[in-house]
Amino acid sequence: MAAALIGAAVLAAGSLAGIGPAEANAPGHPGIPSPPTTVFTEDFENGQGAAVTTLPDYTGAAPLAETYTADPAWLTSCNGLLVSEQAPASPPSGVYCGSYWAANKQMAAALGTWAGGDATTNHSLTAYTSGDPGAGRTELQTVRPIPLSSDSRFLTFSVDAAAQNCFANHPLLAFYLLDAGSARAAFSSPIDPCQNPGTVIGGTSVGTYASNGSVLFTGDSAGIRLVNEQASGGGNDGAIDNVRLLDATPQLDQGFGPTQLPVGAPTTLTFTITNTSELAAKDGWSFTARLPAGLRLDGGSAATSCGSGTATADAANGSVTVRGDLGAGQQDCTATVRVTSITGGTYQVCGSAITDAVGLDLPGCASVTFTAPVFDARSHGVRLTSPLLGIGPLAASAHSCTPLPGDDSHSVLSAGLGSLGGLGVLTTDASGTVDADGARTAAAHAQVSGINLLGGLISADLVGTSAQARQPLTGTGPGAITLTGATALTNLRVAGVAVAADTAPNTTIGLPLVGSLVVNQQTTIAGGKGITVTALSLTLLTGVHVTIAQSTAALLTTTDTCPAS
Ligand SMILES: [Ca+2]
Ligand SMILES: [Ca+2]
Repeated sequence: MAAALIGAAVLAAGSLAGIGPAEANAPGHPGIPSPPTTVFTEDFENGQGAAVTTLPDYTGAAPLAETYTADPAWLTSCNGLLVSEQAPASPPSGVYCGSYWAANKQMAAALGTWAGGDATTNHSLTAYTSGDPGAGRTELQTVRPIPLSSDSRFLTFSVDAAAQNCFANHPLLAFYLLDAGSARAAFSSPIDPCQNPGTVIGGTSVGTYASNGSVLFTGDSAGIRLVNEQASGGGNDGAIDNVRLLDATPQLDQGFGPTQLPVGAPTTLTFTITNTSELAAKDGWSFTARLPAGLRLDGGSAATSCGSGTATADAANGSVTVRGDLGAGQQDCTATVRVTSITGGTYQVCGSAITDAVGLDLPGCASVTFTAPVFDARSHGVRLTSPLLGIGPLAASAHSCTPLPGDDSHSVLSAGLGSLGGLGVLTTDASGTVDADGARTAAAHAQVSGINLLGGLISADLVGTSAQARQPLTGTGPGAITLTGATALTNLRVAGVAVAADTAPNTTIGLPLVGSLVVNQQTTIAGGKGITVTALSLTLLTGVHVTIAQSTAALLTTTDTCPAS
């Protein structure tokens, strides 16, 4: 492709040169190119009337008041003239245009029509080459540096161009950026206005063309040089208007897919580098994205579709570095990396987390939510259900209804239970932990010493319980829950009879005329996601219910009721 043709609607012709901040794209539309931003325009209209002006005598609009120079070959032989249809019937004296003077005016008019302006009054820089100009000579070059507002931008050019006699040699327009004295090419092949014109008006091909390359520019000012690479004056009959210096910096976007998933499951973080709509090549952009703590990078997962691209993920410091090229005509390319979280939560990445961005506009924010199992760990030294006694839970610990790890523990030296009796030391703890591999454990322990109830009917040196719910993390999310419960009994005696330390779960001992006692009570809760273990569960005929050393551990989902029952 010799040059990218871009529609006039995309780049409306400005009537004045504009020098503004270089903010090309807005994030949020990955893969949809935005128009480049015009940094500078020359329309050759400042102070112009019917008279013909030579290029070196022209001064552009304020504030820059740009002036121009050219190689002598492009300032003679019917070249280097600012012409409109209103120009006099004959060319200025000393300018040899042969019988083609009217054709110069036709090209200016056609360019005016193409740009949506006035065909009669529009001026363009015409060059009908009544002699051979020689190859590689400068047809136009800025004299005053054009200030740039920011570093590390991709700059390119567009121009409205007209040509006649395309059956003969074509004008070949090559744009260079002048960077502190050196000329840097913004093309790989020059613009040929005879190829793929926007339209043909009365035999004149016209269109808006962009360079097919660009320059990654770091200086604070730039110059423009237009070289016509066509050596022959046989044909090579053209005119230009609306020379534009464009900020054509690609847009970086980022997004997660999926955006909601369980802990441990992978989501893909996609970086999309979207070209600007002139689709010039953009070589050598790069960036590093730093992920928030809590997100885990799959270090081997980084990949990119970008030309000459490299994508590397550093799992240890949570960063992704991508560099590459957009080829001429390429709309976008992507880099991807797989990410997960073990602790859960919502994580946001924003443009502020992009460091070392070169030749890219920063992305907006994107977020992903990892849903983690909810801890429900609780333990009680003693609980009484009795409106008459009015004694609540004693020595309770809880780490419940949160996906975050943590623990809680308590100790009470003694507890009086009124007419029921008394207890010695009560200790409880409850915790939720997340292992390095993401496995979760909800655990609870309760222990009570010195038990003496109902005047010695029930006594023990020590009873205790433990409950645990454990859930490994798989590559697709939380795995199956394993429940563990245990009761410890030291010297438990009921009505004078010793109770075995390894009493089977849910063993009921009748207490004639008093009630009943369940030893080592184990109950599955929350649909199999948890377990409650109670050392002694005493129900009296009076309606009083007492539990001693009760531990509960469960791992719930966010839609379960918490605490579980
Ligand atoms: Ca013009
Ligand atoms: Ca010619």
